[in-house]
Amino acid sequence: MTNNKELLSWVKKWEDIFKPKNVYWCNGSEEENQDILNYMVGNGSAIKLNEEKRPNSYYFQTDDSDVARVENRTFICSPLEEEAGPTNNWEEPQRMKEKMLKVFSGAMQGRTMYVIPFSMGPLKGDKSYIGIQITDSPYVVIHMRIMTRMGKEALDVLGDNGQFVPCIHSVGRPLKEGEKDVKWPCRPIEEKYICQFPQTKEIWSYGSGYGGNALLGKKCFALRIASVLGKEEGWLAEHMLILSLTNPQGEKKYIAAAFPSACGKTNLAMVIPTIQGWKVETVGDDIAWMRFGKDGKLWAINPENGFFGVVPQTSMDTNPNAFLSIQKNTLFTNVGLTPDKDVWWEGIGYNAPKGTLNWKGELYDENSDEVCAQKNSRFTTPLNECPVIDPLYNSPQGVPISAILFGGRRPTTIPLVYEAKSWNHGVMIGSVIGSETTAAVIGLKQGEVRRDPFAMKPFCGYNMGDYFKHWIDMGKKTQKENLPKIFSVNWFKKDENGNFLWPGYGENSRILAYIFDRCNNKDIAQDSPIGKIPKKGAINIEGLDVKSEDMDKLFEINRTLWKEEIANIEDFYSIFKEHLPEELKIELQEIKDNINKN
Ligand code: SAT
Ligand code: MN
Repeated sequence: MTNNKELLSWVKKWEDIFKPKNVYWCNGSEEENQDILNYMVGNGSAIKLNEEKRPNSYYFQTDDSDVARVENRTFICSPLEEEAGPTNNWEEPQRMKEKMLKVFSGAMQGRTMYVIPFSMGPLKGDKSYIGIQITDSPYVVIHMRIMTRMGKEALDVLGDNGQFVPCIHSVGRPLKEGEKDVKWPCRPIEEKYICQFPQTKEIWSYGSGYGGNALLGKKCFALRIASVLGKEEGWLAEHMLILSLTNPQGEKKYIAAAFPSACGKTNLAMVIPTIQGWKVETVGDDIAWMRFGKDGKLWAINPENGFFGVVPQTSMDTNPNAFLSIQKNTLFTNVGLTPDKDVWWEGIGYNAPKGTLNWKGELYDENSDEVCAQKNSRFTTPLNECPVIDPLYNSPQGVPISAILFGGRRPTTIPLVYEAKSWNHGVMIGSVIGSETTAAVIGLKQGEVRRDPFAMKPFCGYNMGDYFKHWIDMGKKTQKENLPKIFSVNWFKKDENGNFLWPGYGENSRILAYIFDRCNNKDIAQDSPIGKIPKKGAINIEGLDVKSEDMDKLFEINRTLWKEEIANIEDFYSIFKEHLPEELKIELQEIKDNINKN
């Protein structure tokens, strides 16, 4: 097992608090995995899917209250509220620990306490970190095995004296002697807690078994805690996909991209280019850890080992590479279940077989308003199931990043693509990304922009204003020519009639190709008041059914709308008070002056 004294005494301490029936150290082996899956099938909390149709795949249903991350129950527990900043929920660490220790006490009675050693990032990589998660959820164990490098090897890397990020998790449902377990043990929403302690780099999670609430290596560690580590140590932990792009001449470049949720991050990470001779491969679809190498370039790793993707609308049409990644060795949560024990969801590309059950286990009626697969239903599958996984996805050094993209859903104002004039200007672009609300979002005026800076609003472990400053400072760590170029992209611009101007999906490769060529400093960009936009004809639209006047609209910079945009950004910036870096004010003022010039 381990001789790491700190780890052993820490596990003992939590055993005394949780009072589990027994303690099990996970080794990550296939045999252990099968044992846990068999146990879950045996107690009715998992269903083995049809071996012919979905080899080695399993199906799970959660409780109604446990279907997504709970942002209002997520806390950054730093000594001062100001350290958590205006975009986070805050609680004083000691107060929170007292509160949680009450509910943690005896919380694992009648259950097994699993100890999960895991590595975020390739094993032994100098950019990787070891975490240890304690949990009473077997569901979490088998998911952590896919999403991280989990088990004995991670423990070996830790060694006798290594440091780890301690992650504590309980679903909060102790079992009395002889009591029958429920299918999905958890607490009601208002009793859930997802807590990060940035100063001591601890994670405490209670009452949820699902996704980012419970797989603590993901958002809690690899983003909230890692963002703090990055600030302290001079690197970046980002909510970004990483892809590689190869041109017809065989030259390859890596791109990282941040988008708020529901903007097609997984689709872009695995996109199939429509333009001849270009190739995209995937390094990751959710998180990037980036630091400058000795060569001065920015190197990125994907700290995860799997995909935890939204299922509905995944098909051979929308995202063939994601669809092919989930044919086998995959765990499905909250999708539909067919009578022959396969899975089904809205947008899979064919009708639900008669007798399909919805995510609640009820008979699915395609004429009713109720969905079959829950909107946030997920697949969990290893990275190496992806047919276009990049050969360097597991490289400890990572991959060199040539460009960083920021995007959102913006029906107006923001052009299809534009390039920052400088690093600081790029930081400004990242700091104000967001999506425009539609009538579907309750309580918000239609057309209002919800800002989600760097797509990190729910994931930054400290004051977002200081995080902006950290990005500014990162730009001073290397020579200008080594900095990645920064771009804004917007696939979602609409015309006066509300129709999308750009076809999106595979056609986005045309924009990637433009970005690729810009990274080689090809003379295809021109200045505009807001940054560099493509020269006329610089985007390859051969074979595409987009009118030239629509191309003009995609790049139109409407001064009235931009004045509104700037006023809106000024409002948004005001929440950061003295934490807003001077550099961003200067960048915004420059755009403002340009827009106000006639
Ligand atoms: O549940 S997760 O946080 O892992 C996924 C998401 O909400 O982005
Ligand atoms: Mn995400």
